[in-house]
Order: sequence, then C-alpha cells, then structure tokens
Amino acid sequence: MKLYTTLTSPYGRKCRIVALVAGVAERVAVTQVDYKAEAYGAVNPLKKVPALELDDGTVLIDSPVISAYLASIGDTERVMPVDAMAKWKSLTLEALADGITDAGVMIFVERRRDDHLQSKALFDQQAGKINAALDAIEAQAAGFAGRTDIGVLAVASCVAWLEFRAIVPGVREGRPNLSVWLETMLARDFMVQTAPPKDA
Ligand SMILES: N[C@@H](CCC(=O)N[C@@H](CS)C(=O)NCC(=O)O)C(=O)O
Repeated sequence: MKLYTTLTSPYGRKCRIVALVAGVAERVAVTQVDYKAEAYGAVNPLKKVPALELDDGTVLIDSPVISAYLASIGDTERVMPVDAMAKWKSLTLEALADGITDAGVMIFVERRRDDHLQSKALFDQQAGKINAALDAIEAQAAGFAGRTDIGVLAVASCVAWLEFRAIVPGVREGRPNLSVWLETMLARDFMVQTAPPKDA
C-alpha cells in the first residue's frame, strides 16, 4: 500500500509512526506527493495529505482513519488500548493533538501571506487554543511514560512539529512533565526514523 504524504506533514508523520509501532511499516510505501498538483485530486479530492491507497485501490483519508487502519492490520494493542474507556481517552488525546496541529497549520499558512494581509487576531486566537491544549496535555503527561498508544503518538508528532516550525514560543516552558516525556520520546526509533529532513 502507498501512503501519500510529505516528509514534513505532522499528520503524515503520525501515520508513519503508527505503521512502525504496529509493525507494518514494511508494507507501507511512503510516497512523497505535491498535494497541490492537479493529479493528486484523483487520489484525495480534498488535496490533503496523508492519504493511504490500499493494494486494491481503495483510498483512506484523514490521519485518524489511516492510523486506526494501520493499527488494525498490525500489532493493534500497541497502538489501540484494549480497555474501551482507555481507547476513547486515547482517541480523544489524538483529537486534542490533531486540533493543536490544525491551529498550528492556520498560523503556518497565515505567516506565508504578505505582511499587510496577516491577521494578529488569528495568530492570537490560534496560539491561545494551542497553549490551552498544551496545558491540558501537561496535566496528563505524568502518565505518558512507556505508552505507545495513538494518543501519545499523536502528541509526539504534534509537539515535535510545533517546535520544528516554531509555531508558538516556549512549548516546553512551564510544562515539565511534557518536557521530560518528550525528550525520551524523541529519542525513540520510531521518532528518529520519521523526523523531517534537516533542510525542509
Ligand atoms: N484532518 C487531516 C488534516 C490533513 C492536512 O491538513 N494536511 C495538510 C498538510 S500537513 C494539507 O494537506 N494541507 C493542504 C491543504 O489543506 O490544502 C488529517 O488529519 O489528515
């Protein structure tokens, strides 16, 4: 199967991390794509990455769907908790991390506009959401050690991207639990193998 993505997409990275943790990465051909290209619309009409094309041509879109699929065909329990409530909490943590990334993407895109078109209100509003959600994550992060479920994998991909793109300052400041956990997480194989290229 083919995972269409860029090597800098935090959503694509989350899926690549899940593939590694679930032990199915060898079955996934990471296929770099220009999501703005006309031809890519035939894969995903929304022209977003990631998209996963299965061997029978079926295309799955949206990183939570793709992650859940990749977990389902591999070592599922490493990614999806078996206990029902633990699973819903983990999926909610994934949604929180993805929501941070969505807000970060808005800032990233806004910064690329001409200076006079950029909206301070947008920056403030989205940075406010990001910081509030990071605080909510900090409140749980003391319990992240040793976990590889989708919630913490999504947080790792999200926070690494926030720092990589310098979306908001001081992601770790005043968040000691998140900082300690992140340091250990970033050294893990599945994070090292999926890190964005240095020059990106
Ligand atoms: N909810 C989607 C978001 C995907 C997304 O927005 N990806 C960005 C790249 S990081 C993208 O494709 N942007 C292009 C666009 O929105 O036109 C997911 O989780 O996969």
